[in-house]
Amino acid sequence: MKQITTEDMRRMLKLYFIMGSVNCRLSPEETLTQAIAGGITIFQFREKGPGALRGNAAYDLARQLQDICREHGIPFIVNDDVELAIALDADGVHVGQEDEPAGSIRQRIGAHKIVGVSAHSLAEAQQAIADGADYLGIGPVYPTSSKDDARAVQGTQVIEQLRSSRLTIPLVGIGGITTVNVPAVIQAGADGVSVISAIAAAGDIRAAAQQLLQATLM
Ligand code: TZP
Ligand code: MG
Repeated sequence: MKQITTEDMRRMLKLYFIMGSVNCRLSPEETLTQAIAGGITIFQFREKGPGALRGNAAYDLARQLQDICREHGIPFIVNDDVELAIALDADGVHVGQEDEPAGSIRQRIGAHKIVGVSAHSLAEAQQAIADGADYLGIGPVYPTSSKDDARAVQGTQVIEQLRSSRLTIPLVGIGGITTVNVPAVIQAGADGVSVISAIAAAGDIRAAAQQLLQATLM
């Protein structure tokens, strides 16, 4: 596999779906299948929080979701767990500021894999870029109930600040994103949006993904 280009990364980030078993109303497999049918462009396995699967059960679910992604050509990213990503030969890893530094993750997973980093300020963004991140997740843009330890809501301000500081790295907004606020996030300078509940908890998952994707184009 060749190293991912910046423009490919931007395209991939358009509609970034994140979930684990605790986020899903239907089975995770069904949820992911419908989300892919609706047009998600990248997927992150994030098995976290109260009631999350562990050990072999988490591994088995990850493997099944990865198979679904592979079948449809959707990149499969693992949240936090570098060992799991390496064991599965996942397409990449996403880490937060409290996790293993991006530089060390890059060394362990190799130049051709995707490294994503959550950043909350210009300084964190610059550090992540220096460490070799391929993309940044910026948020929480709006209030979220999907992450217990989420930082303060920042609106679109940090995204705007990164772009006005001439940072061209691909980035997604995250946190409380719905079809209604997608355009504001894109207009602020994000390449795409990242969601958990707007897809995983939707009554019609496929339609929800379609509408979110549509909203990124407005
Ligand atoms: N990081 C910042 S906010 C968030 C994460 C993982 C949760 C996003 O979930 P939702 O349901 O799209 O608000
Ligand atoms: Mg993390």
